[in-house]
Amino acid sequence: MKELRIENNGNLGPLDSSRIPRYAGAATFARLPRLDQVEHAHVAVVGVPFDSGVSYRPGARFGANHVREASRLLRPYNPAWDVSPFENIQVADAGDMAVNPFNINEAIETIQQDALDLTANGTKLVTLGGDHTIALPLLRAAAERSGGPIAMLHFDAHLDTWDTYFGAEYTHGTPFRRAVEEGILDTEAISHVGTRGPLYGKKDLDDDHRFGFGVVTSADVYYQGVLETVAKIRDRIGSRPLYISVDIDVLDPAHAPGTGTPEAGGITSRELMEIIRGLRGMNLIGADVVEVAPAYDHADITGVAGSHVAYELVTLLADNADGGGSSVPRNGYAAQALGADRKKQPAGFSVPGASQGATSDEDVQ
Ligand SMILES: [Mn+2]
Repeated sequence: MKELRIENNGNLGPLDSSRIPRYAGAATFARLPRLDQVEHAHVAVVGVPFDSGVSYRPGARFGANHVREASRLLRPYNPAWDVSPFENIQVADAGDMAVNPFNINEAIETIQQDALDLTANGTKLVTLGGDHTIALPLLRAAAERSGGPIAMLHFDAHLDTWDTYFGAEYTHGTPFRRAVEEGILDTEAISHVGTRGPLYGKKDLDDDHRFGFGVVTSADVYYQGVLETVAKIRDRIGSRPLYISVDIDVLDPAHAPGTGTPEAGGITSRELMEIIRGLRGMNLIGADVVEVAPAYDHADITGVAGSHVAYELVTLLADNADGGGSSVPRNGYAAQALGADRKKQPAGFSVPGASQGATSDEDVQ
């Protein structure tokens, strides 16, 4: 069957859904071309079907394809940014990495090498997991490409800075402790967002703090709102090279039931997407969306959330590539998220003392 695709600015876009129904054909992310169908991709969406590092419910090995299936309804224009990401840049689906499910160390090596291979010519990766173990090799590759330690935003219900499980160092609960130990994170600029749920003890938080992580809890997002959350993130990270790792369990189980270690009291998909939109202009170098486990999903709720979060991350990369990142926000939604419209917020919307945020164009890098 002939592939009828949208083409703009020399970029091969999604299948034309006005001529090929959205539900037809094999799924790629957002119905984009495969990597082998384009000359060079500015951004590649790649899957890592691996979940041998999970501590509770397995199944994230099926996450990438579930997100792809749920991404069929993504359309080419993102009005929240006034950006058409697939016109701005070439985005392609790189398929899945072939990782060993029986040997975690080998799997980590494969992911690191594949990520380095895929980024050899300047391609940036948005990776679909897979469990959170895969963030470690992805961070190693991103730091190597960046030439030094990188900033990281980690959206997750959990800290993922535990030491070992059953003596195992490489699991989905330990990647960021390993990353700090390896010196690949810029510990002046790393933060968790959306953290909640019971811990083993207060030592978990003490250790995490010692590693340098800032913590914006799920409750903080609720009490401060998106604007203050964004202001704090921008303040801490600035223009440093930034990697974003999204564990879909950062969302409340109402918004993402299909995941392995659900915790009540999470943020909404709206809040997560608005926070990402608030990062406009920040120096994103790579991202992942992990821990989507379709066996526990209902009506594709989690797959849809994952696909939209990945789309927002691709949009941020596309906006930066277009030079949009260095410009003043072009659109009402984004301007609000950056705090430019804060004065117009009704009284009581922002918490008192919210003064360190980006309140003028000069503050927006
Ligand atoms: Mn996690």
